[in-house]
Amino acid sequence: MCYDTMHTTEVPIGYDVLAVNAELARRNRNALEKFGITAFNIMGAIGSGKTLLIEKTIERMGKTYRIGAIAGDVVARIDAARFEKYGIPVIGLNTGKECHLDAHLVEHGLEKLPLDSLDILFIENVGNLICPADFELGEHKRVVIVSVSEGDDIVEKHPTIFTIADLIIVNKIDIAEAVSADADKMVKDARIINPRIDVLKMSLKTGEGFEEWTDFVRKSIKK
Ligand SMILES: Nc1nc2c(ncn2[C@@H]2O[C@H](COP(=O)(O)OP(=O)(O)OP(=O)(O)O)[C@@H](O)[C@H]2O)c(=O)[nH]1
Ligand SMILES: [Mg+2]
Ligand SMILES: [Zn+2]
Ligand SMILES: [Zn+2]
Repeated sequence: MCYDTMHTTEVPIGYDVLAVNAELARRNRNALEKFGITAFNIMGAIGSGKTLLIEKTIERMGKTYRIGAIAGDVVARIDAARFEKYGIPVIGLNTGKECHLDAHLVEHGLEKLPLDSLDILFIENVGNLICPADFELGEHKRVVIVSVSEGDDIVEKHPTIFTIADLIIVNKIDIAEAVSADADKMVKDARIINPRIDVLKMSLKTGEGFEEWTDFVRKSIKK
């Protein structure tokens, strides 16, 4: 069954969008698990490094694991094209005016992916720190990546998304000084909001913190 009202703005009054989304997410997770796929929902602010994180991970782990990607682009196929150059299965989902992916869009993405030949699925969410927190997609791990260039108060200003994350990455520490940001403050804020959380400081430019990230990915893999 396809709840296509979620593609439009015509949602009937009283229709519980989040409850329907949660049910679809459960179905997506079941479909992924049937094929032994581990899915990561990569969320974060605009420009924080979501696409580059996935690209570097494909470069590092793509020979060991069969990786696929879903890219939530608002328009066009800009991030999807960045993943396609690695020759992996990629689905670009256009969200149009929506500022987040939902489980229904991802279900359509899963329909088009060769699930029987994947181990890992990276889902790049739309750059936004607010509503992606409400819409689970069927992922196994939720990763939030922010960067020092958003300002070192970005974590304390958006607490909700950090409460639902399994891993928080504070990226672009190579430019922290140039933008007068205190990366350690961001780590501390994240730990106050979510004391159980793993927090990594990272630079995708210098490679700092990247080994810890690949360890997290490996440890998360089903099977
Ligand atoms: N200096 C520095 N630049 C980085 C780092 N990580 C990413 N960038 C740069 O930041 C810019 C945005 O990176 P993307 O990976 O496209 O970010 P994104 O989160 O996918 O962006 P959207 O999908 O538009 O929200 C690019 O120019 C990257 O090269 C880093 O660790 N250090
Ligand atoms: Mg991107
Ligand atoms: Zn549909
Ligand atoms: Zn949204």
